[in-house]
Amino acid sequence: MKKYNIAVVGATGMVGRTFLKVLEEVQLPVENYYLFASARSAGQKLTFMGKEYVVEELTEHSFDRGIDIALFSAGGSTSEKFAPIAASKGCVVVDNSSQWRMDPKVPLVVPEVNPEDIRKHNGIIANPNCSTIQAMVALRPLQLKYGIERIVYSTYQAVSGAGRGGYDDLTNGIKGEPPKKFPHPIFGNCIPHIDVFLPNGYTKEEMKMVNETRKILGDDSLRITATTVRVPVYYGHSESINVELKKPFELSELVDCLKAAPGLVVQDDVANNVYPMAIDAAGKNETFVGRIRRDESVENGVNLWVVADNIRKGAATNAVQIAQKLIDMELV
Ligand code: 25A
Ligand code: L14
Repeated sequence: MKKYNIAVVGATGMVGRTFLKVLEEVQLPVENYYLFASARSAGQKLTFMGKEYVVEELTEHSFDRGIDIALFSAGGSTSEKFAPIAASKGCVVVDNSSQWRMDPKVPLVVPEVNPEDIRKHNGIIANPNCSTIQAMVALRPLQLKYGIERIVYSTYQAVSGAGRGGYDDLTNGIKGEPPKKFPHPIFGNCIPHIDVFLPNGYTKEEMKMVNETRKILGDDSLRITATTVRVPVYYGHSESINVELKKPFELSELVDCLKAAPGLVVQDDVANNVYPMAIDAAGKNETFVGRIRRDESVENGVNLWVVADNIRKGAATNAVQIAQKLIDMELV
């Protein structure tokens, strides 16, 4: 059986460390792993697969040694510069930043949703935004069965989405210290502001959800609006999703359709207070859906509450699943 060389770029970061955990759990057929970060982490040792690895500084020559797949999570500017270099050396990059997602030559992939798009890659495959990924897992089965007319997203996003700095702002905020990463205290608060504001009054995070949803579901005319909010939760993004379907539905059939969907777990038993929650989704690879109920204010409307670990399914797990598909589909 063929064995692959895999690199992790940004290995010391919040997502990078989770890449390593997920890779330990899934055990891909690997010859060698290479761990890269910026100069400030070079020389740092990370224990991985029961072995000690030394983190190397990422340079233009890092991919000169037959690396087959590189999982990137080191921010947009690092991806902009280094992903094309890696691709030019025959490496397939699975990139977690927003840098390449809307590039028409770059597939934007959630493996349960549009795995076939992987085939169209030109050396770079983009991992969608965390909030988009979990929404796609829940919405694709409804799109296939009923068609989707319009989506209203409202998110409740964990501080870990903003990396180490966001995590520290919550921990230090509990102790009464002022924030460093966020523009306002996050402890005891909800901040309706994720990523930067755009001229249309939306945040970039909100427009990522709109544009990435259209690209992944393959429907440029889909009507979508979003409000994204930071909440004082460490791990796990929660989303209220209001959907207008094209066709009428029986609620029990719609629930069955979600129960049959890959990567999705229905947690919906309100009589026993069962619904998805961030504290339960944290550390899991699946996406969870509950509070499934008819929107009685429109025709063919349904409300969903969708939760997933933003660092796992929202980032590391999804990227490792793409790497797994690349190997299974013999595309690398
Ligand atoms: O805005 P940008 O540029 O797009 O960046 C977004 C940031 O969000 C994270 C990720 O931060 C990214 O840098 N991120 C990306 N996608 C995400 C997602 N889907 C996401 N977060 C959540 N969900 P991160 O801190 O998690 O990881 C950054 C990693 O990238 C390495 N890196 C940075 N520049 C690099 C580079 N690698 C190669 N070449 C470069 N030019 C970075 O390594 C890290 O692995 P590092 O050597 O720079 O340092 C990591 C160490 O430093 C500590 N640390 C991190 N942030 C801070 C910090 N210490 C103090 N203050 C900080 N603000 C960490 O503890 C770690 O040990
Ligand atoms: O585009 O801060 O993947 O919660 C993911 C984390 C954007 C910001 C992305 C956050 C980032 C988001």
